[in-house]
Amino acid sequence: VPLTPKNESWSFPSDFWWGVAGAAFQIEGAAKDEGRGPSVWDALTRVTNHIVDNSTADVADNNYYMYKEDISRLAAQGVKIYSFSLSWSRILPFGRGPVNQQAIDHYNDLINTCIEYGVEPSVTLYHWDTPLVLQDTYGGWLSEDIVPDFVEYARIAFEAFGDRVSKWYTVNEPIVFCNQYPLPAQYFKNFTIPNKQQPFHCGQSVLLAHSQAYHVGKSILGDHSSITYKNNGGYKIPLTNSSADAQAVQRAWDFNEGWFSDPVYLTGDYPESVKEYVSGFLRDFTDEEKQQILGSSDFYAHDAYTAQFYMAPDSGLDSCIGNVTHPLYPSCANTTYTYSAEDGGWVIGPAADPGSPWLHKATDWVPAFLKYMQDTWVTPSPGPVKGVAVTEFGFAEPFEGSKTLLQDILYDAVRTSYYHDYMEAILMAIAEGTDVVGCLAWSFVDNFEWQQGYASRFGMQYVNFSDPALPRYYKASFFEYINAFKIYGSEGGD
Ligand code: GBH
Repeated sequence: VPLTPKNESWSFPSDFWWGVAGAAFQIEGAAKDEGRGPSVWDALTRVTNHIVDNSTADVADNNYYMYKEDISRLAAQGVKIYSFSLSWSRILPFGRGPVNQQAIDHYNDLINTCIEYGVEPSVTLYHWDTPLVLQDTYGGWLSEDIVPDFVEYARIAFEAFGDRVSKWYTVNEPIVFCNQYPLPAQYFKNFTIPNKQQPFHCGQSVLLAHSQAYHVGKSILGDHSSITYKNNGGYKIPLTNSSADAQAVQRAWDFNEGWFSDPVYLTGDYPESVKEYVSGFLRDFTDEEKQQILGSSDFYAHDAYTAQFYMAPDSGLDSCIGNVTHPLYPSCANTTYTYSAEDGGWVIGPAADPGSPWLHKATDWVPAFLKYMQDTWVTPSPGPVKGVAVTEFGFAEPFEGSKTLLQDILYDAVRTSYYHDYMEAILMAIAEGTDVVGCLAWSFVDNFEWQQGYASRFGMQYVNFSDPALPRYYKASFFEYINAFKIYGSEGGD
């Protein structure tokens, strides 16, 4: 990326916070150590061909044992925040009941190590790794039985770590894990809820669990803390200026972001279009529940990687709700819209299998995207919400997996230009008056990329997975990301 001259009208506000993010299942490994119980993903990684390279996360980055090295490598680059998730089934191997003290000790040491190194620890309670026993007992998020179990888990974590952690996220990307139902047939106990209704039952449990945990957390942590959940999805652009496409875009917002954001930020309840869709099979929230849900967030957290074009569907386009084989799930939430193959001339993530065809380097749309979230959910909210944070953004370098020369891997030109352009877009948004409060880059190391296994890499550090020592190396993108704060941060220094 050519050096651009500093734009004197840009700067990060002095309270802007930034760092890097990761998630327990994708990095920890130590799957059977120190009392950890299995999660649904330990089972999913055993389903033949469910993961492209049939890999597991039993070892992953071995971060459970290498966290001190990992944290010191972040500190060495001046990273301010390390955002990680806790493994629910490590802390509560049976999902509920006895607490595994070794897990508490581990996370205590991890948190203390961050503080020792001057890196702020930040916690996500749930990044998709439901304790397997809760899936088997009552269907995990499909059942409201999960609500008291999640809230108790949250209470244990707030009480154990809340004296040192002030930024908390309850759940990561409910749109994603709710659309993952149904899980592969026959591997989990069968439940009678029809496939297309499952995401909405999951979403109902999530809103109840999140909002209750929020209030429990605030009572334990007090007002200095902030608690929210991470929503996700790309910016939605109409393919043409027809009113049909504009309506399709609105339905796409409703059935994705709005599904979780309208209840929390605007009304305590779903968007009208979603309410209509679920009215035959989902119970209404009670007034008390609506009150509990509305305002249960301190800032608007969004995992904002990309943008896509949307259009009204061709006649006969089938619904993809609950249809995990659809290549575009979960962005296609019902028959009323779809996203177009139009790629806007953007660089696209690795397209083949394994691939990230959903991932467009559409950084030119980021200022509009941030403003949209601010105008739609932050400014009109009667709740305490302060500003928009980009809690994940990142890129999978095309062909990175097929490079063999270390230097070629470390010079990740596309990811580097993604971070360069994205940071400029955030600065532009701030200069235009959008209240962007912070950002977290995904991810600080290559890791277990869910169904893509180790074949798709999102790391700003390379990990050689064929070497049992799992050495880490900074890629160029890591330096580029840090550079933005060196140039435009409040600490100054070009
Ligand atoms: C994040 O989700 C996750 O939080 C993180 O764990 C993950 O490592 C990171 O993305 C990188 O992928 O292939 O068309 O079916 C981002 C939102 C939602 C984007 C699911 C990819 C699959 C689209 N992701 N989506 S498709």
